[in-house]
Amino acid sequence: MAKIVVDPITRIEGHLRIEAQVDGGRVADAWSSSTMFRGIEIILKGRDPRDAWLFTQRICGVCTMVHAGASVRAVENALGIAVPPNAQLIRQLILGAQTIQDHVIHFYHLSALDWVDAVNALQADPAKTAATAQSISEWPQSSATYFRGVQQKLKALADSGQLSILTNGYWGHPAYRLPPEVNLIAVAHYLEALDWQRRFIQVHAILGAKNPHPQTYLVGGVARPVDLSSQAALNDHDLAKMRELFREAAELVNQLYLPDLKAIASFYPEWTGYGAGVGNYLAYGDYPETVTGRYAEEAPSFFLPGGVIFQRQLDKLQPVDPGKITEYVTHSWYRYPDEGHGRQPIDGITDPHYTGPEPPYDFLKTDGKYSWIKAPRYEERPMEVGPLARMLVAYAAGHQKVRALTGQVLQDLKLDTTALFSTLGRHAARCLETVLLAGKMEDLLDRLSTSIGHGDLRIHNNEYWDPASWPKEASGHGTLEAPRGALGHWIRIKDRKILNYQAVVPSTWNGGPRDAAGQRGPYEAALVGTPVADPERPLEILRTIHSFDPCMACAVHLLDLRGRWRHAVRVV
Ligand code: NFE
Ligand code: MG
Repeated sequence: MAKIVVDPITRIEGHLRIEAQVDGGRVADAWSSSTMFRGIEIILKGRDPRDAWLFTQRICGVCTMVHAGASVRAVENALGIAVPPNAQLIRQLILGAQTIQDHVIHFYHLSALDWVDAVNALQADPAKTAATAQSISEWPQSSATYFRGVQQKLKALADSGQLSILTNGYWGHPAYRLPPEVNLIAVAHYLEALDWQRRFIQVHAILGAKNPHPQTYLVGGVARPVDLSSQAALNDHDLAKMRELFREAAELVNQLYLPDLKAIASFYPEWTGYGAGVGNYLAYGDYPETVTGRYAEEAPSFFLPGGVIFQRQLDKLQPVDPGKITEYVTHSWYRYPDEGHGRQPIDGITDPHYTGPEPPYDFLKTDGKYSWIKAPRYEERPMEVGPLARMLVAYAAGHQKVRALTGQVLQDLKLDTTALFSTLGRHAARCLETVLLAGKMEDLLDRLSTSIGHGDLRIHNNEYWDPASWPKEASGHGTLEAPRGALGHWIRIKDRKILNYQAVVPSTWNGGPRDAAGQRGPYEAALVGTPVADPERPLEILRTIHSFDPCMACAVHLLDLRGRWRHAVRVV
């Protein structure tokens, strides 16, 4: 029996520590802890609700705009403000572009190296690599000369003794299973995708003035004027540029990401049997097809539907009700008057209360408080959120495109739907969602172009802009499907100021600790049963944790000067 500490988990955003009890070569129990505190919910108190999005957007530099999107929706919901169709479509385009870029970066840059032995790619035969690449995809850059060039670049890095972006991988680990040629394909595409993601996110500069953190959000709409024939507004030229970027994205997603996902997954079939976790899934849904201006009313038309699934029962999809959400702090470094119960976010409290241990220490005190993440629950149950939850909910709801795409990938890999409840299932679902959204962007663009073309140039509803017209007290919430999952912001407004503001965030759902009843959070539950071949190099733990695409900046949204951890894998 060994206790393994991985701290920090790298190739994620923020500070995550995993402690795992390993017994007989498998994880017997696990604890997820974020070692970073922030305080954005506290900073918001007393401010103008119209400014909240600017503060909440700084929660994260990875899912850069989602907290702005949820925030304006929350304030609009509280004050009953309707948003013009152009603004809604611009917001959807910004969110879709964020999600596509985020998922591709996650696959190639944050998680592929858990499966791909980059150094082993030096052993590949470039001619064989080209033949393999051409057999799985139409992607034009697949010649032996091209792969030889990539290999030479990699060799120059290895010969220099400085692996640069590839430093400190567990190269040569026995859990790596790909032939050298597939490793070389993946390394080549790591570099291709790195270049592509930089170009693609110009969409945010076009629609939102900059990336990260687009600046064109506004309560009631957006601050991006539209006029197809004006140089000073979103015009024909901008739409054409975006169309080109979306076409390029669809090519990359269909010709690189999807074939690479399938090729890599085919060498790791046993990973459809690990990492399932809690088996409960939640999605709020997003991308309204019918824009009425009031997001909460548009749920029936969501392109990605909302819903809740318990215990993997795809035939028992339930509607999602944000009123059934509570957050526990029994094992989190916060104080509640009564810690035996969860609190609804609308009445949520952020009262930081660090109870130790004082660094340096060997282990967290996991029978007490051990994380800066709260523990959200839906009907008292831990829920997984994210691309897998969204694809399962859409599948259960009978979404034809999702059913067709999922069926095709499962058939290609000779798997059935139960394979989705796994570490590999999370990767597959994320890829399917990217294919789906990449195919959706032109449609959103067409709708925007048609709307503007018909002469509707409205981008903002300033009817309620004067706070004197607001009720004395108001409350509301805004939900949004962020790349990592279901995101909710709750707001109470009193005397035109923020009385309380609470964010319940995707990585809070997935990365949270135990609750008062001792139920594990999704990361913790997913690790149980994961094999660990070498406790000194716990590559398998990274595989399952990375499959969730963790972001601690989002999860805690609340820096602790004490939290200066050295990189450590400790085995006791
Ligand atoms: Ni910081 Fe975020 C997303 C949000 S996840 S990345 O996607 O909200 O915790
Ligand atoms: Mg919160």
